[in-house]
Amino acid sequence: DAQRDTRIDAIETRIVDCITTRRHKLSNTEITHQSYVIVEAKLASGAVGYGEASTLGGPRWSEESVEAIRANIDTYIAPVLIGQPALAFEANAMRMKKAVSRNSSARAAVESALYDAAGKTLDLPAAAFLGGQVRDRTEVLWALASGDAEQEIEEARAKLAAREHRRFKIKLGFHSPAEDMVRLRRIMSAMPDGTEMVVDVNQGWSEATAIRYLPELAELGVALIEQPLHPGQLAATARIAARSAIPIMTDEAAFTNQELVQNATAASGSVYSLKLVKSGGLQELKRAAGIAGAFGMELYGGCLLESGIGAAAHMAVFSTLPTLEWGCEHFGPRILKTDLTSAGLVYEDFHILMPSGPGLGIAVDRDVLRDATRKA
Ligand code: MUC
Ligand code: MG
Repeated sequence: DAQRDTRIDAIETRIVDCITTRRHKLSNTEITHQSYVIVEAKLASGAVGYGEASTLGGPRWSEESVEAIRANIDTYIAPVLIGQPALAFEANAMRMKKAVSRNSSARAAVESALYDAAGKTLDLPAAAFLGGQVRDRTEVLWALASGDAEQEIEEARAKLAAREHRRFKIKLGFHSPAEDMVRLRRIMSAMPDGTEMVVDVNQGWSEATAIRYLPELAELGVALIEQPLHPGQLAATARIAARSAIPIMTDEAAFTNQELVQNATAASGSVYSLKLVKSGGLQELKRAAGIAGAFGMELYGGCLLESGIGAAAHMAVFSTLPTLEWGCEHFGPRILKTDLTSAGLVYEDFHILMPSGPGLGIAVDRDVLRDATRKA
């Protein structure tokens, strides 16, 4: 019947710019606002589903910019999906892959909107299409990334006191390694015993630098080292992983599942950061988790500072994974001055609760969305 008709009538896109609560610095870029492409999928049922493509500093963290993502969805992806049933998830993913190569963030945003819209049409959570929930919450880490140790200590203490976050990620690589070590030591000495710290170098180091600083990172009790070297330096990363007392996490080095297999066979890391921007869709993200797990890698729920829309799409998948050893880092909605959602994503006692309503289980704030939309 018409009310359950999941045929895709329209796929619409917009670019939004959201101001962050503070400057966020990575080894190779820094941001004061986050830019997203927001996708709305409109079905014959009348349901509207949302998806989000997140970027970080233009085409810098990855090769996709919001301008390119929007143009490629409008010009190449939307036309191959109009008229198709949203429920044909696999076939639609195949259509998108045939229409564009890579463009993983663009494909993931569209797929997310289709899961949301199909779920709303059938009154089912998106997770139901991915095997169903096996967890109702996951721990959520906070990233300290102003580069100023005293500010970062104050921020971490506030998160701890409010019982919002008790695990932290520290961005390295924009100062010299020696300066970063002083900063890291200062921050860690100010944290309660046992505070878990992840460091993300975002490709900022050479093998020699990593070798030199691994013992100090181990002595400080760092829990995880994320993407220390350039993604192309697989053998060098594997040599670091072999001599490191701390696990190495693969982030930018593995977007596709083929790249993940190459990393896993090279033994360049023992933890994998799962992100929609890399995998290119919800189903493919779930496959990535299976592949990493089969290679014996542990799983970490990565982010690219998504708003509540993108965070909810990740939760739809994360909630269905048999294992998620490292929890997640979807603090994005909290680093925006105003999130794009008004309900659905609940943070409670160091955790995110997995949304369970229809589709992505969130309510998009239409006023905020309109105000944040970039004028042509
Ligand atoms: C990254 O490389 O992990 C995610 C959290 C954060 O602070 O930066 C991003 C990207
Ligand atoms: Mg990273």
